[in-house]
Order: sequence, then structure tokens, then C-alpha cells
Amino acid sequence: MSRIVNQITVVGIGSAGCNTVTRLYDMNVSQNAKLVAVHTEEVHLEKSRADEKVLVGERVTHGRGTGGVVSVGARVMTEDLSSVISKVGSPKTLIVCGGLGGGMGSGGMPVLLEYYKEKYPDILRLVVTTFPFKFEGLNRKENATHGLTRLMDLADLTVLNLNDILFESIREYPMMVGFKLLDLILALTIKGMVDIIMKGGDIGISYGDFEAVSRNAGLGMVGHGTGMNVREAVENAISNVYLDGVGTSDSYALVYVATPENVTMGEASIAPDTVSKKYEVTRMFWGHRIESRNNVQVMLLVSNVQSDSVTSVRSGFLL
Ligand SMILES: Nc1nc2c(ncn2[C@@H]2O[C@H](COP(=O)(O)OP(=O)(O)O)[C@@H](O)[C@H]2O)c(=O)[nH]1
Ligand SMILES: [Mg+2]
Repeated sequence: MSRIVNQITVVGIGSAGCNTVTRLYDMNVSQNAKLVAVHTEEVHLEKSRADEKVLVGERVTHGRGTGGVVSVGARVMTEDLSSVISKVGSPKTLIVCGGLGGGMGSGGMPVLLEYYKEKYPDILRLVVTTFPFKFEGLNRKENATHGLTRLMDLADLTVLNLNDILFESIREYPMMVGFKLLDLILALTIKGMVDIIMKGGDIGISYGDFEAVSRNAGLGMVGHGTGMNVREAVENAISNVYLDGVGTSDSYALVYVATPENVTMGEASIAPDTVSKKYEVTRMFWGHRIESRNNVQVMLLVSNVQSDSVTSVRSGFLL
């Protein structure tokens, strides 16, 4: 691997995290980032695809799961931290993903981030995660609340998707399809971040811009959309945001647009315009990349948002 490839490491922790990493691997993201899968469940890890795989907690869980216990997830991650770190290395950007609610994601992600925050404070620490569905029960919600609170203290940016917001549009889908869709949302977000960092835009965006949006940037929300033109793609991206976030005076927005060659300046400018009006964000970065494709793809990211749902779960109220 070249020095550039080593600049980003993506670590998937637990079942949801490993599924997301597998999805990224299948999208060829390992050309631009190192993909690491970490889990207690041996069978699940074997099925995953990643550049590196680390089975943790063998002495405690014997290759099985954590039983949904956060303290077990935190313990096995702490005990086996050195094997995880030896695969993760010291990249310029660390992206950690997993689902909140079980033991590994909620317990393990914070342990890894805490190590990097203390040892390498300059590394940009990003988290891409989900908050469980209400129907999964109170215990999962408590695990998730605990995990989220820790993550928000340890990461530069915590990109959060509330599964319940997605639920309304997928309630008629088979269960497996619903979870696959969640993996896809997480994977698209991470792939978008990697593309911005590694490829930039033909117009407009640099690592420094991405860092401005995401360094010390609290809670983040993302949306992905495609369409036959920029307006349609950006409107779809806005309706695919799964957090009730609103912009604050500290918010930044980043809009990344991939279009075919023939898009005009006027049309491309619709994307940043629409997003800054929608979220009332004054600090905006915009990147445009030309690709050989026949539709338009938009990713939007807004940082330092305020979310009533997150405020209420963190202060102990039921969602
Ligand atoms: N994206 C995604 N989320 C999942 C999947 N399975 C479960 N989840 C969600 O992630 C949460 C954590 O589950 P899981 O990843 O199995 O926990 P862990 O293995 O202990 O970290 C669950 O409460 C679900 O909301 C999956 O396959 N993909
Ligand atoms: Mg699991």
C-alpha cells in the first residue's frame, strides 16, 4: 500500500460495522483507504470482507457475541486493543463505523476512539453510526444512548442516522432488506468522505475544507440523493437525511456533486444554494466532480447540528 492509501483507515466494529466494511470492500474503497473489520463473532468475521480482520475477546466470549452487553464490548476491546491498533496504524483520518444498540458497537467504538484521542490528537476522528429502531426495545436504546454520549465526547464528528426516521419509508420491506439499506447508507457516507479526501473535486474542495467541516464538529447529518438533474438529486438528498438536525451558528455544510460532463455552472450552483437555504448554514463548501455517468449524485453533510431527539435521549427522555 502506498503512503497515500495509508492516510485513511476505516474500522467497522461489531455486526453492523463489519457489514458496512464488507459493503465498502465490494465498492473497491480499499483502493483509497485501509478497511479493518473488528468483531467478537468469529462466524460473522469470517464472512466479512476487509483488508484486515481482528477477532477480539476470544478468552471472554469464545468467538461468540457480547450478548448485547456494552461493558463486555468495552472490556474485550480494551483487552485486545493492541491487536486492533496494530492493524489500524496511525492514519491521517480515522473513520469508525458500527451500529449503536448492541455490545460491540456501543462499547467497543468509544474505547478505540479514546485511545486515538489521547495518543494521536491530530488524527481526524470521524464516526458514522445508527441509533436503533424503537421496536428493538429499551435495553438497546440504553446501550445506544450510553455509546452515543461517549462517542460525541471522543470524536471530532459523529454522523448519526436515526433508524426510526428511516422506518417509515421501509416498514413494508423485508427485515433483511431494511438492514441492507442501513449498511448502504453508512457505506455511501464513508465512501463519500473517502472520495472527498482522496480525490477532491474537479472544482472546489480540498482536504483542508473537509477538515474545516469535520474537526471538532459535534453531531453531523448526511443525505445522499440521485436524480436526472442537480435539482432533483439535491432534493432527494435532503429528503434522505435521517436526523432531525438543524443548523446552528457553528454549522458548516459540504455538498459534493458528481455529474456528467455537460452540466452548466448555473445548474451545478443549485446544489449549494438549496442546501444553504434549507439548513440556514452560512459556511458552505462545495465540490463538483465530473464522472462518466448518466445521472447526478449528491452527498450533503452538515456538521455541528442540533437535534431535539439527541438532546432528549442524552438527557434521559424516551425517544
Ligand atoms: N447497518 C446495520 N445495522 C444493523 C445490522 N444488524 C443490526 N443493526 C443495527 O445495529 C445495532 C447494533 O447491532 P449489532 O451490530 O449486531 O451489535 P454489535 O454486533 O454488538 O455491535 C442494532 O441494534 C440494529 O439497530 C446490520 O446488518 N446492518
Ligand atoms: Mg451483533
